[in-house]
Amino acid sequence: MNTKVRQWVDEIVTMCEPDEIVWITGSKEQYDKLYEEACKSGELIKLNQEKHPNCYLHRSRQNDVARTEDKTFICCDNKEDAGPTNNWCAPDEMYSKLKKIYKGSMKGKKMYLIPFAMGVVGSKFTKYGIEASDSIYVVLNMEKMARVGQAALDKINETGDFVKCLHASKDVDFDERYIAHFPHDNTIWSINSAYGGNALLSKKCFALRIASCNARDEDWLAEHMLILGIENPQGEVSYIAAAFPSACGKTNLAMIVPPELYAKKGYKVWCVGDDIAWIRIGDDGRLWAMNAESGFFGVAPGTSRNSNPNMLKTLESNAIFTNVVHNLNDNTIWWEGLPNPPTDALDWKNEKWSVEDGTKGAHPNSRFTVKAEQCPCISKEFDNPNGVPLSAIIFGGRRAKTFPLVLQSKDWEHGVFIGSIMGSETTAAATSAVGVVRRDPMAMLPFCGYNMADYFNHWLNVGKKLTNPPKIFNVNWFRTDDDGNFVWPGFSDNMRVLDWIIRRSNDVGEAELTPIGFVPTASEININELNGITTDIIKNLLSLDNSLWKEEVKNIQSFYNTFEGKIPESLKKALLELEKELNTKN
Ligand code: OXD
Ligand code: MN
Repeated sequence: MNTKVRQWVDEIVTMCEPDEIVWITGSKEQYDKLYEEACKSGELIKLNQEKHPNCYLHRSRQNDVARTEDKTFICCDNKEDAGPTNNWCAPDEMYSKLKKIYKGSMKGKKMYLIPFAMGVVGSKFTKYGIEASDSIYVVLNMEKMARVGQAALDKINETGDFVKCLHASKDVDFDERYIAHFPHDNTIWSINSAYGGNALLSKKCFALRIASCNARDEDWLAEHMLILGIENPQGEVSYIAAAFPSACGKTNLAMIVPPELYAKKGYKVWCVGDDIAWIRIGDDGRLWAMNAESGFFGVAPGTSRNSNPNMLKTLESNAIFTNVVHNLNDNTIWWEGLPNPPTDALDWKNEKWSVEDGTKGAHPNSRFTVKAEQCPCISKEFDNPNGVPLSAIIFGGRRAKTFPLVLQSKDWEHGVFIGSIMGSETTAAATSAVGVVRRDPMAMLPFCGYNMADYFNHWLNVGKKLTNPPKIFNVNWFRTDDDGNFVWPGFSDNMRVLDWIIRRSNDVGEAELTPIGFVPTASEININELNGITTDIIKNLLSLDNSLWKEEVKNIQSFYNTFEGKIPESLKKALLELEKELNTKN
């Protein structure tokens, strides 16, 4: 074994004092045994194997159901390098605080050592990690989310280069929960949570927070983006990467089913990824994106035949469900959004539950974990070690009134500006302050491992190296009418907007230049066979309200001010220009 691996394992074993160490090899026999053990201990419940082959249900602790941003830290030397959007702690201080909490935390337990690859093993873009964890649930989820096993370990042993991920569920004690990142030594320490985003360290911790720092230093982009390919009737596929804040339908868009109108003509959509894109500058001056993960860890409620039929098919077998409703009628699962609520059921808290109770049976952040290869529309490029070339990048958010259905940035720099001002209005489910804009630049606010002003600058620098950059767009599926109803039907029909985006990426399709960028002329959005949507409604969805935009500019200005003068000049200039143009319009 590589000395760096041996040293690290020795260190964490001495600190955590597990009874036993188990290396995860990736073999079926080993996983079978682990499933058996987890069912015996009650950590997993084996579901109806005829209806859901190889599927299991897990319930988390009630205090451990979501990512905990206030317990998530970036531990770099200077506070300024973490920036105003991250919690910061000096590395030495965090290490010494956490060492006390880890001390002896695995006594009486096993430490599983999970070697994994982010990307295809052997690709020059792939990075490797080892996660040490005391949780079988983590092992079994990691098997789906990353490329785990001996092949990854062999690569790690060749170079000694890996991200050191230490996870202990310990007592799942909320007060002593920490998700700490040490970018200078590629290390992640997570303790007292077993929730996916806090415990599957390959995902947000490695593939976004640590990788964004690596990407800054190595000239690439680690982004919170889905990747999809749109195949036209001639068989040509154009690839798009898209960033949306949580709860804006990223997974649904990644697997969109084109409406009849498009399907009949021969359009197809292929999913490459639903959450994390690692994007490199190609020798051809284009951007190339790959999905760093190998599975989906998606939100269950709302996943339905209407919103995402491909995901329902993906979930028919080999899936782990967390915090959904247990249907006791036939030992299956259910969540809000599916038909036929069960009559005899336990909710996510393991309590008797009926839809008539008026409470939610599945936790709003209940999840499924499943391998991407099971998705009926998975792209044949999913395993391509070079990734796929991007024609377009889309940003978006949930905005009731300000942003139009779609716009195209004037150029790369202006596109970075559009990404930097992204935001989403909070929904009633999330907070009592409905409609408050939470700025979430590039959907990376909780995931950027360094100062976001430097991150914007990095985006600008990457653009300078591209001779054939993807075009940058912004979409907003969430405009509402005066009664608060969504105007745009969304889901499948978002294909009509993607259609304009692809055409614009090929320099066709008409648009009008507005203060905020190019907006399509109404006739450019195909509304054939779309019930209830008229050209006037499209005009309205594409319109800009000058006074709301003036308010928006003020709001963006105060967000920029939090970076204490570090925002790149060209973004400040873009904001000033926007303000000037809004003023001349009125
Ligand atoms: C996720 C998230 O879990 O963005 O993917 O919160
Ligand atoms: Mn995400």
